[in-house]
Amino acid sequence: MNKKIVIYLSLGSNIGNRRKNLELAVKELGKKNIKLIKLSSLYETEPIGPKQRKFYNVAGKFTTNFKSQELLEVIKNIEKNLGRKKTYHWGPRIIDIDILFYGTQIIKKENLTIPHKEIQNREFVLIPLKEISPKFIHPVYKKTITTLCNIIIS
Ligand code: PH2
Ligand code: MG
Ligand code: MG
Repeated sequence: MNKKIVIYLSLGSNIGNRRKNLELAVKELGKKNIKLIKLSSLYETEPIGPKQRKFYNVAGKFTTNFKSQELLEVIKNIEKNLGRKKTYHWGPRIIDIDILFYGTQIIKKENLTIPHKEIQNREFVLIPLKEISPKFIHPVYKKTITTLCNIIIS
C-alpha cells in the first residue's frame, strides 16, 4: 500500500447546476478513497479566457493513497463520468478537477506538472485555497498561499 499523502485540488464548473456538479465531484472522489479533509466555500468567479458563463470554484484538501499518475487517471475518469466533453481550450465545462499540490512534491511529467503551473496567476484558485490552508508553502516559489494571494490582488 502506498503511503497516505495530502493533496490539494481545485474544482470548477460553469455548465448546468454548478453547485451540484461540484458536490457530485467531491462525492465521487470520496468513493475512490480520495478523502475530503477540508473544503472551501463556494466562489462564483469571472471566467478567465474566452467569454462564457461565470464559474463556481472551490478548493479542497484531501488525502489519498494514489500515486500522482494514478490520481490523474482517477480524476480524468470522474470528469468523464460526470459528463465532461472535450471543447475548445479553456471552454465551458461541467466539471474540471485540477491537481494543485501533491504533498510538497515537484513533479514534471509530459502529461502532469505539479504544483499546477497557474496557481500563482489565478485568483479563482488562490482565494479558495487561502481560506482552507493560508500557511501552506508553495514548494516551488517558497511562499505561503497568503503571500501569493497578496501579490496577485495587489
Ligand atoms: N478554468 C479554466 C479557465 N478559466 N475561469 C474561472 N473563473 N474558473 C475556472 O475554473 C477556470 C477559468 C481552465 O481550466
Ligand atoms: Mg483547469
Ligand atoms: Mg483540468
